[in-house]
Amino acid sequence: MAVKTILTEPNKLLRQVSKPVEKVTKNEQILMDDMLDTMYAANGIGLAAIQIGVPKRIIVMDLSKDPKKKEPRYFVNPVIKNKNLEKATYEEGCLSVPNQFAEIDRPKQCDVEYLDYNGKKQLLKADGLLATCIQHEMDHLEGILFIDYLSKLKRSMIAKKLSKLKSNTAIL
Ligand code: GNR
Ligand code: NI
Repeated sequence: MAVKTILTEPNKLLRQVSKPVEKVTKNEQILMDDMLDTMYAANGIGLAAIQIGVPKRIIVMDLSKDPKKKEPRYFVNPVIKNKNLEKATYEEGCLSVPNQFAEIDRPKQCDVEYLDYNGKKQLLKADGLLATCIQHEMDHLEGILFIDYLSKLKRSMIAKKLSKLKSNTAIL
């Protein structure tokens, strides 16, 4: 059980491409436990390992609406198999881009192949928020943030706000 610090933009680590996990061992399970603790503490619905500074292809997620009913999901080395051509729009936020939100279009449905908490191969058919969230998280594994899909103008406005936010916290 450990809540870690979530990295925020601008930070070079967030732009790194994460490395595949060779084998799901106790180490990876401890990392997944810490990621989940960190995600719950920040009231997020998903978290990629790189957001706490670990460049491994690991994602945790919990889309349960009831905070008392935990439904943790773990994805190691996820690969998207089938992307729907149809798009869905969601207002996205990111724990690494604090207090900024924007509508993003992504494939409405996708199939994801991955290893679970025990290293067992799984296939998931995702749609709705699950599909959006898994694609948002898998972008983190490639060093991509949702703000990268916005126009240059919107992105620079957000970048400005974020650096202001950072300089303010530095004073506190
Ligand atoms: O907590 C989160 N909410 C969210 C809302 C819409 C689309 C994606 C997300 S993921 C985000 C947590 C996060 O930053 N994960 O990387
Ligand atoms: Ni994010």
